[in-house]
Amino acid sequence: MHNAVIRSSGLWTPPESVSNDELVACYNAWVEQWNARNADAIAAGTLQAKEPSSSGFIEKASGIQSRYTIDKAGVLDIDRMRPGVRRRGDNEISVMAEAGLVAAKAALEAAGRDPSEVDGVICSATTMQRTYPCIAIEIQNALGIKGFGYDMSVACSSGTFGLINAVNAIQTGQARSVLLVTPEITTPQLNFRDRDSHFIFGDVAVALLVEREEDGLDGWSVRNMQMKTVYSNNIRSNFGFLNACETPEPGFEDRYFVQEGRRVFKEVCPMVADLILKQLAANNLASTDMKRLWLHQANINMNMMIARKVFDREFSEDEAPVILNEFANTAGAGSLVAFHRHSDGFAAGEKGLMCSFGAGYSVGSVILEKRAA
Ligand code: CO8
Repeated sequence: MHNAVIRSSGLWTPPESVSNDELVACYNAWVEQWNARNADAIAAGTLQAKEPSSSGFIEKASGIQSRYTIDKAGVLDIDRMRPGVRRRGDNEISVMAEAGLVAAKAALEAAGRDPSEVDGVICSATTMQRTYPCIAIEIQNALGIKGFGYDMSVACSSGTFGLINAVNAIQTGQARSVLLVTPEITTPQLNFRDRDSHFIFGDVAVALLVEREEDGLDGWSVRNMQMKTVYSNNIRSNFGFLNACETPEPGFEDRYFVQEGRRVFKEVCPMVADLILKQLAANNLASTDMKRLWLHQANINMNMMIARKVFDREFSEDEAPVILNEFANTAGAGSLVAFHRHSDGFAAGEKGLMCSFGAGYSVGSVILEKRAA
């Protein structure tokens, strides 16, 4: 059995970001157009007029101020309202591999490692651009890594569940060094014409380099890992390979992300806090031993509620950092991006906890301990 460490992390963000005001202006222009087009049916009471969205609501309900997207022009084009992606040839790199590769290279560079020192690549994300060949194998090939690569997916817990798989590979001796890559290209799965959810997600890619502890001095030792899943339909996407064969054929809307946001909020927060508190107790730790929580970034009020339950007191932003304002919800990448952006200021021996939660339902929680300062 070998101890595993997170040696380094890397990030990719698309060059363009969309503010709440820009998103809302486009949505509201479309609503006006839709209501005018359906004025007769609305007047006759057979259709309900659509309500406008508001930046104030979005920021208050979610903490989101902007989100990155792979195509701002497409998202803000009232006749399109979804990102445009040029179809790439089979010999060109895929969109997900391209994004993941930038994050992976940044993680390697941060650790001063060469791809030849890595044994495997795990690509863990909410949705894969294609079924096969694996995106992970494409990234492995682009980096010239020998060994193995595979894809996996657990919605918003993809990052932490992927990390747990990488750590398992190190602990069992299957690999000495694994790159976990989480490219979350979420905006194509988002219905930008749905008032309840059009603001929620953004695109990003993050990577962690996970190695044997003894292969370096620095990084974060992985002290404990927990996973929990409970079946729920409250966050759902019916997009899948059977869509083209289904009778009746699903409409475009059926293929998007949908959720019962309020129910998710009420059911997931206690599940997460309970798992974290039990995990700490089982490891003879208290919340006072945690310098920082790197929580999944779905909603600021959810994060506040979970952190308050775990700390059992008011806490500072430094203890539970929020990246939602800049990134929005980046699905499986959220807690890893929070870690990447806010892992400074730890002395050797100080601990923090990375936790994701979301569709499934799923919770993944990992206790980390800083090695050399
Ligand atoms: N503008 C203005 N008003 C609005 C808007 C809007 N855009 N939307 C809703 N309202 C109104 C409603 O009509 C309602 O009005 P009224 O009170 O008059 O009925 C009022 O605002 C309140 O509406 P809600 O109750 O829906 O608002 P909430 O306070 O619950 O906030 C949230 C909505 C932000 C969605 C919140 O419920 C939330 O964040 N819940 C948690 C959801 C969550 O964490 N989901 C995780 C999903 S991510 C995941 O698991 C991964 C899935 C894979 C990702 C795939 C990528 C696409």
